[in-house]
Amino acid sequence: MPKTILVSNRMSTSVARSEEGFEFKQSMGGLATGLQSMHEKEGSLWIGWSGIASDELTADEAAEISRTLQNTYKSVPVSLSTEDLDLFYYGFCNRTIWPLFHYFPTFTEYDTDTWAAYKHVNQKFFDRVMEVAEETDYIWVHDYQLMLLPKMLKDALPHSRIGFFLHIPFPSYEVFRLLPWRSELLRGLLGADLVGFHTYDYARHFLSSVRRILGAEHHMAQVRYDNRMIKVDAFPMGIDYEKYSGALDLPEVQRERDRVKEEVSTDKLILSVDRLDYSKGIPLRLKAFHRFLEEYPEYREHVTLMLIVAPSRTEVPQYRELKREIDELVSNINGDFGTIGWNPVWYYYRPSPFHQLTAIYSESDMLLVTPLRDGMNLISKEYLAARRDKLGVVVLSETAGSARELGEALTVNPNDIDHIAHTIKEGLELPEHIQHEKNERMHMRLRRYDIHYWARDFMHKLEAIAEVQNSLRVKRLSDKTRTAMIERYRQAESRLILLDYDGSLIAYGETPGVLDDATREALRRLAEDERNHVVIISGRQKDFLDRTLSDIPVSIVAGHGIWVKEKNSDWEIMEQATPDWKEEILPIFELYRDRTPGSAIEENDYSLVWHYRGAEPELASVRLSELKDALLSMISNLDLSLLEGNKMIEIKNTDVSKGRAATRWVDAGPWDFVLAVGDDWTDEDIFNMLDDRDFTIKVGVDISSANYFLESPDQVRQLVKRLADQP
Ligand code: GDG
Repeated sequence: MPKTILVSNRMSTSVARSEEGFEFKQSMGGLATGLQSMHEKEGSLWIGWSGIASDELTADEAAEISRTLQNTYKSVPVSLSTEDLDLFYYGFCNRTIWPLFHYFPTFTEYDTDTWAAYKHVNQKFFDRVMEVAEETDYIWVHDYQLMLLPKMLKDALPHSRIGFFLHIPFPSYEVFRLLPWRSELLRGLLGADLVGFHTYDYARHFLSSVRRILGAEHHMAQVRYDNRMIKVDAFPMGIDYEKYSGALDLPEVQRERDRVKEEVSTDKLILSVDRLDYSKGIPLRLKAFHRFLEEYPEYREHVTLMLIVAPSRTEVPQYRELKREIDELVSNINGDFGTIGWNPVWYYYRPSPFHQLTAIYSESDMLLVTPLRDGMNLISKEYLAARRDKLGVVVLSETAGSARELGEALTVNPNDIDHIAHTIKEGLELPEHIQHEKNERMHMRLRRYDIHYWARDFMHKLEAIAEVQNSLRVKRLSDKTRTAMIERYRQAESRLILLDYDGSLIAYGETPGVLDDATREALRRLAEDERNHVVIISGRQKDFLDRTLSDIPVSIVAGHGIWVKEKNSDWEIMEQATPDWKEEILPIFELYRDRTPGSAIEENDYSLVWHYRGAEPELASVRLSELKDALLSMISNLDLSLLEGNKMIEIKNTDVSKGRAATRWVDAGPWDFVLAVGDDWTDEDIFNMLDDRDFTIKVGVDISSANYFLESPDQVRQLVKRLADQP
């Protein structure tokens, strides 16, 4: 039975040394709680670092921890040394990826040693996964610490189903490109079958980087890369709604609430909770609170801000600096405004246990959460869920992922202190019935799209894309089918061979587009065999094809079916073609060529082509959809059709197509053996026309009506040679 293997830097159980030996606790945070229910299901296994460096353990202790984790918690620890943690976790993860992905390029360090450690630790995770994984398993890799792992796994277990989820933002291309190791990271991620992000914006940024850095195209959020299809999608992470809304029933939460009520003497309580992190915008939030008290003195002595900061990554200098800055800002506010009976900011620099946190959530009138960047921000969701009375106001930064779903919250620009100060006032004065109305809607969403939904949704999509991959795999022309094909070929007395040119016999961009000698030779032998009729079908101009193939006795289709040449005869033009429409369309093409540097127009006798291979891919993609829009409205009256090929778009008469041109030979049958090879959708007409018993081959992995596919023109050339070698 297939297993689900969860892989993350920290696993859901964390281990700490205690006086009696070792303490095994549930890890804090969204990822651990979120995946817990899935992990509890039979057949799941969690791989991650336990929380204690390997050089702080004796061999016996390490074995004992490993045994308990395996037997009681279905977890397998990866052992990381203090040096690994320094260079990998505190180094590359938290001094390179974290700041850059949160748009802090000035905090970002580019260090080849920490990069080497990142690769080394990803390899350690890989080794561990390989000890337990089988080809049939589902493997779900999490977060920015393990971005190289999907590819390592895909190379070793090509048939396993691999998902990846990024918990932090994926930055825009302009920021991502700053990384010296950008290509390696993208290639690592594209090892997964499904790559998930919290929001569509992050997915879009990722797709754009993949296109611009690796040159891999995408369609409907599916990337075609390395002869595989990779799905990219948004999965906004939810929370364990029941756990937070149900917390109020716990006696310890009740006790804690009573205590808060007793201690907070002001009418209003504002809450702020974060891990210590510069991405969370804590200093600006404190400045905004200072401004609020300055601007609206009537609130002094009536409001308390409870500031909870959970210590984190104190080994990294920026975090220590941030801590100092927060300490100072808190004392400024308390010094400037505090009175004998009133401390404006209550500051706790420590993690709070769950019952305390939820009690404070449910007792606060407002949650002030203003990160400069946040992948999602679960705190904003937890706060709402814990307020079972559906009251409370969330002042939320527009740059938090959760702002996409919590549309009813009061959103702010986290850099705009005046606006935050004003919004605090607005929020404190928001009538209860409006709070209730807003929160009711958000509750509905939080309840429905909870953490269990999130995990299920991801796994379903992973299964679905794995099925697509599978069906593609089944179609790959196997050695067995190839042998059967050759056998059928040998037995056949009359054979039709339809070969597309660019993308099938030669790769795109192979200059100058001329066949190598060995392939020419094979084609000649194939064409000279009396039992064979070989047709080369191309979108190219007839003059080029004439020059290239003049000494080989093949039939030729040029210009996607406008010109046809029977072997050893002259060119004929398909009579339907009338080129008068060109005057109308050409100026539009010219406009787009001028607006898209690097693009070019090819003017043929009976068609117009706009090539954008040389243009900047992002711009080309925008221009392409504009051009298509412009053309579609015009061509409907003109009996023209629009063809989209590989980095080109073509307008030609509707009656003209490769399939139509090929009919004359297909109908001239019966043939004992038919082979058709093509690479883009202009070749689909031909595939559709043929029978199941014919051999139709698509070059490149994609959805197609062909029966089989081959990965590259090189493989097609080899096949042609094998056929030519047959007696
Ligand atoms: C990353 C992304 C994304 C925090 N302090 C205490 C405490 N917590 C718990 C919260 C919440 C979790 O930790 C924090 O989650 P966030 O989403 O707010 O932020 P990150 O830790 O930065 O997490 C983030 C997340 O991954 C999930 O994908 O949303 O954008 O940065 O669950 O409750 N829990 C307790 N005491 C604390 O003092 N008990």
